[in-house]
Amino acid sequence: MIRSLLVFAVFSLGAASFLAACSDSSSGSGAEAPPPVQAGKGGGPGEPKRPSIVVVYCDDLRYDVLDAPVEFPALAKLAADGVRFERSYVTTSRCCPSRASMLTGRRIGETGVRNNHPPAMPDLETIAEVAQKSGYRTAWFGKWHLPNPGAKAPAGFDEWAGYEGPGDHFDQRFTDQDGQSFVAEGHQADWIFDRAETFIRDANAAGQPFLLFVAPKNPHIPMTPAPRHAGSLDEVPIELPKTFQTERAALPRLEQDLRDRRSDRQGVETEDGMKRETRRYWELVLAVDEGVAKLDRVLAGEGLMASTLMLLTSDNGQMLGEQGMVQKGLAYEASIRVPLFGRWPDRIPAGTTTDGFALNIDLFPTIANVMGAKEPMGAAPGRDLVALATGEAASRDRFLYEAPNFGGRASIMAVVEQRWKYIRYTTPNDERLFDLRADPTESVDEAKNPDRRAVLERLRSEMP
Ligand SMILES: [Ca+2]
Repeated sequence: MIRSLLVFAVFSLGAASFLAACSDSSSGSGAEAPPPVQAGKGGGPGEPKRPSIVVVYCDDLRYDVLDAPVEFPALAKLAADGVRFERSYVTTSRCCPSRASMLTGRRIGETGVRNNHPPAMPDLETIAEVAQKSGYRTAWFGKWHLPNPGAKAPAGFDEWAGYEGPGDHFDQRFTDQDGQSFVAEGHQADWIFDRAETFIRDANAAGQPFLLFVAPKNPHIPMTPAPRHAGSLDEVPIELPKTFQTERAALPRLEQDLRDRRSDRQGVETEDGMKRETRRYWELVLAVDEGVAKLDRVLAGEGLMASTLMLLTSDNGQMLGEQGMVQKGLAYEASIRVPLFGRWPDRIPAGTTTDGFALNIDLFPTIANVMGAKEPMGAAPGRDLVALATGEAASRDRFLYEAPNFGGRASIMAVVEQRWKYIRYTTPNDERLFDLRADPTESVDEAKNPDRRAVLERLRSEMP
């Protein structure tokens, strides 16, 4: 029912002609409502009747985390035990705008959160508010990075511990849902995963299903891992991206300016500096891997493994030398593509993979459907990722990436298809066309290739 409404909404958004253009021909007929959520047995304490949801929401974690020069066994297990979305992206790739879109299921034009300094939360219901109305116990622990002056807990959370702004990796001062302020000594990710463990045990003891966001700052800059991890990858060989040496003149003007500004390079000036930064980045992910292993132990110990949908994703990616830059917000794969793994043994077979597009705005309807939310989802444009994973729904043919306020001075938009990516820059105007299938590192601009004229014209026409 909800899914039908969503599909209808996608087609009924007259103002968003791009969405209609994006809808593949099979999405209308192929959008059968997924089977109802399986209710658990029993119902006493320790036996919740409804599935719970845990979202490990990392900060700046790249899509290729499982191809890193170090193994992350808990992350690999999570992906192997459920579904690995091979083509998962964010519709906008800076912290605040992407988080606003994830929480509300709306694109940047609807959230109004266009940069990392928005004046207020969007006037839209978040998935946490939907969850509360659906009888779920809700929590968020970690980096919030949306407007919450004075670190005041946002609406929709029974338990919350976060802070105002981007925060620090060590001895972070948190504020809880009651306004109590405290310092979590040590590496923030450790405290966050510990706090999540307590929440899961408490909710299970109360027999209440829950929606839990675990939001470590890792591996966001500064590249300062926990002491037990710092330097542990010093001997690991690092291969820089093929495009690290891309000529400055080959880049769009906007990106040439970024390359020139030392403040945008995060101190990376040399190959050795880039390799050092890359090692620290992956060291920051080691704490996430340990945290996920801890959550696995807790869920298993509490008897919640099979009935819990556990997702791991990120608010955006992070370029580690691609095009000679250390950036997000740009439209390159390393910036806009994110990991997305989902494990739900009751519904999703282990070893599932899909290359269908999965977007940050899809978490809202996905979680709402898992909860069996009664609230209508209105015009939320996302799609149910469980249905995508199980083959009950088709993928989009394309999606729109938007950074309308990049650095407060430019607009970067991209139409992304399975094979092609067309990027349009304004201020100054420019464009790029990449063949992601033949050129996954985005090394060759096809926009000036006369053989690609038809593709270029078609994708230009898809741009709103
Ligand atoms: Ca981020």
